Amino acid sequence: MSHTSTPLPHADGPARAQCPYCGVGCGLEMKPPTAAAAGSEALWTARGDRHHPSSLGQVCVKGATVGETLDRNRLTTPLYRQRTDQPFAPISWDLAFDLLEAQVRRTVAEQGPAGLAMYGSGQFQTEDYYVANKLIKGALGSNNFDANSRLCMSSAVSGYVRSFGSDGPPCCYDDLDQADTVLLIGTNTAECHPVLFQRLLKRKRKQKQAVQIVVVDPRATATSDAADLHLAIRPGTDLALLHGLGHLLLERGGVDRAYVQASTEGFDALKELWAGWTPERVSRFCGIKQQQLRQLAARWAESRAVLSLWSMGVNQSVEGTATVAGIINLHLVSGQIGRPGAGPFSLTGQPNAMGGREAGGLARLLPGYRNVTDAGHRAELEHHWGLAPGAIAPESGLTVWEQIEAMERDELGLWWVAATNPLVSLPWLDRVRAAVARCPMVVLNEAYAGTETAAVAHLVLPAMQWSEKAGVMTNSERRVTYCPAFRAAPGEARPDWAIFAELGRRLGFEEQFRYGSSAEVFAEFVAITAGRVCDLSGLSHGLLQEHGPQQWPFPPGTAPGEGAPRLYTSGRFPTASGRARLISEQPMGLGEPPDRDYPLVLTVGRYLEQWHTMTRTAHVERLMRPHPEPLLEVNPADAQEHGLIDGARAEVISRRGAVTATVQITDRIRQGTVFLPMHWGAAQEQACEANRLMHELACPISQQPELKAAAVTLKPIAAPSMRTLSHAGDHPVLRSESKS
Ligand SMILES: Nc1nc2c(c(=O)[nH]1)N[C@H]1C(S)=C(S)[C@@H](COP(=O)(O)OP(=O)(O)OC[C@H]3O[C@@H](n4cnc5c(=O)[nH]c(N)nc54)[C@H](O)[C@@H]3O)O[C@H]1N2
Ligand SMILES: Nc1nc2c(c(=O)[nH]1)N[C@H]1C(S)=C(S)[C@@H](COP(=O)(O)OP(=O)(O)OC[C@H]3O[C@@H](n4cnc5c(=O)[nH]c(N)nc54)[C@H](O)[C@@H]3O)O[C@H]1N2
Ligand code: SF4
Ligand SMILES: [Mo]
Repeated sequence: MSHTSTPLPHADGPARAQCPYCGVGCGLEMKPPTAAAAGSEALWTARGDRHHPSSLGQVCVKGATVGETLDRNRLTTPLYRQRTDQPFAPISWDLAFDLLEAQVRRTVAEQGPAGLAMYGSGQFQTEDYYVANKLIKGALGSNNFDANSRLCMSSAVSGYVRSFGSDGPPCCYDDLDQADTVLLIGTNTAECHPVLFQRLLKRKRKQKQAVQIVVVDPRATATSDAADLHLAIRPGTDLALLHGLGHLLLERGGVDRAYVQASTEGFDALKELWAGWTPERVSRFCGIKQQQLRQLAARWAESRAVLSLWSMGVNQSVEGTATVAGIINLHLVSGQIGRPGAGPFSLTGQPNAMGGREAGGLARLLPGYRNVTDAGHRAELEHHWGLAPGAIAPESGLTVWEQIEAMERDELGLWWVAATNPLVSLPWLDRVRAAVARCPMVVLNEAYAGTETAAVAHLVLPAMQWSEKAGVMTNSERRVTYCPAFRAAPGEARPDWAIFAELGRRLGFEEQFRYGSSAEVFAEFVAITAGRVCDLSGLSHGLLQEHGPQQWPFPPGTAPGEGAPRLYTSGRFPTASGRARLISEQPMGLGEPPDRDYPLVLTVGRYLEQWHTMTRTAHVERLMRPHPEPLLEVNPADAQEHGLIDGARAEVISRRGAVTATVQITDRIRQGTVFLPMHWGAAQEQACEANRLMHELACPISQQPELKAAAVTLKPIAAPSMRTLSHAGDHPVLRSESKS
């Protein structure tokens, strides 16, 4: 069986695909290497695809350099070891599948299907996601499939479902050209969704008054540098700010009574809640000036079209889902939704986190925005998959943190990780490491060698990545792009979906997993989305190849280019009553507030040039240059209080661990808050494992952990004296340190 569809003939021009980094999902044109000089690397080169409707030829520095990441440091064969203190040895695929199959059978016999768990990724293509879910939730009857979207978009998903009755971002990128106010809350769009931000800036530069930009972030960032108004609130106080804004909208007559009456429910309770959030109270709670809040309210009330964009500063919080509702409430009450330039718009992090949601890629979901706890939804999938009634378990599976806890109790016989690097990206890493060490078999599908998660695995399977396997991805504006296989994969690497399908066949589900290509997988998937909010049933690999990227909903008969740019334009919502729900919840504050012993809030985020755990971006010199090491951002007042010197090393200590980093004293971060980047895991030369410090407390509705805030304290690390330094050459401790 072939694992890829036929590579594009390069004679026809460059290969076109969606960029495999962020959720903007820009179109790239990839050109094959020209005859390389002897000894130099033959690299594919990327440039913006002017035909891609989401990006119109624009790219950022990561997209532009993706060609340099594809060949370096790749895994080429399956690797195995019985115990994690042994070295890996290469093995055949056949033996790898024998080992996997035996462990699945043993686990199911001893512990039942609940002893199996998989942890996947928004960097899967939709076909990978779909086959993984069919295998785990369908064939094996365990709902323990979760993905790194739990750390990322889960609060947005829960927020949309609670307010609108379904997941699905209602806006599109054209709204950036139509809005007259853009609220950027908890998002460093300039660094994390650069091409969207440039689109906004371009408009602003042309006509300064056409659009006002408001940023809510405890730090000054490249994003807030372009803002007309920056509200540097105390971390974790967004919901109070939003309620305070509602309070002022009521006062200023910023309510769209007709919309509220026709299209919402719950206004009376919300009015009462908002009444209590006076500007004085909000100003004290959030640590901002009343005047700033009033300015924002005036702007909102006077705007024809308000667009709110948000990402991790909102979602990664113990009240993430409530804050998402707080944003949506304001749009509903002021009628700022369902028309050009207006609406609440979550910026998706990963290139295909959207496709993951469509394909059922969280522990509570089934494909087509369905739910495992809904008997009707289970029956539809069991029928579609040719499985016996009752094959799918009726209860929600384990979220990734619950999977960690299950390993602590020796309840998992197999933990299968794919396309994510949890030994960098999960909170409380020391606890994660100890839990995973108890699991009898840890399997990892990975494209690159030597990741932090491979260090805790028994079996490592070499995965094909983007450019080597054909499949689709959906970006933040619901646009689906076909990504062809246009390069040969290294060694024996296989697509994730093909690995899952082969195991399915070996376990006796020949019929269910007899796929000849990813196009067949996609056809089977889209059929089950018919009639759902995320209706992709009119799409196929062929249509996407011929007509280019398309937005959903796209039922059969939709003309190419005619997928819906916006949802809910009629003011009707997929709830029982057809009305959207206004949700009234009081702010709770941070899961781990600062106190006397740990007086500062650590927040952890991203740099423009790095992608997550650096497996790809650390190999590109141009990307390493701007930030050769992670920096601890500290406000001058906090630096003085803790005796820190700019450029010297400091220890950051939380209840769970300590790390060291170089200090950058800057008034761009608010007093009481410090910042570290998330990127440098244990495998990096300048390792600074920020997530050793973070806690696991999560939003009770979305189960998304509060990866944006933990209480910490700081300690200077004394610089070695000149005398010590002059003897460093013979000093065993200093010598080993200087190597690391
Ligand atoms: N360059 C780059 N781009 C990326 C990625 C990458 O790794 N590198 N990853 C992609 C992914 S998966 C994601 S999810 C997105 C993330 O995109 P963003 O969410 O924009 O990125 P972060 O830096 O994680 O966090 C955004 C901001 O939240 C602020 N913040 C912290 N606490 C609070 C708070 O309590 N309230 C508010 N209002 N703000 C707060 C931080 O100071 C930070 O500036 O980026 C995507 N794009
Ligand atoms: N404190 C703190 N922690 C965070 C965050 C934060 O803001 N603060 N952000 C969170 C968020 S939003 C996210 S999305 C996560 C991201 O965290 P991770 O998902 O752990 O980060 P990545 O480095 O993107 O991991 C993806 C892995 O998949 C591999 N890979 C790439 N393509 C393929 C493929 O096709 N198949 C397979 N099998 N492997 C492939 C890559 O080499 C890489 O090792 O981190 C989360 N952790
Ligand atoms: S903005 Fe995002 S999708 Fe676009 S080129 Fe940059 S990383 Fe890729
Ligand atoms: Mo993310």
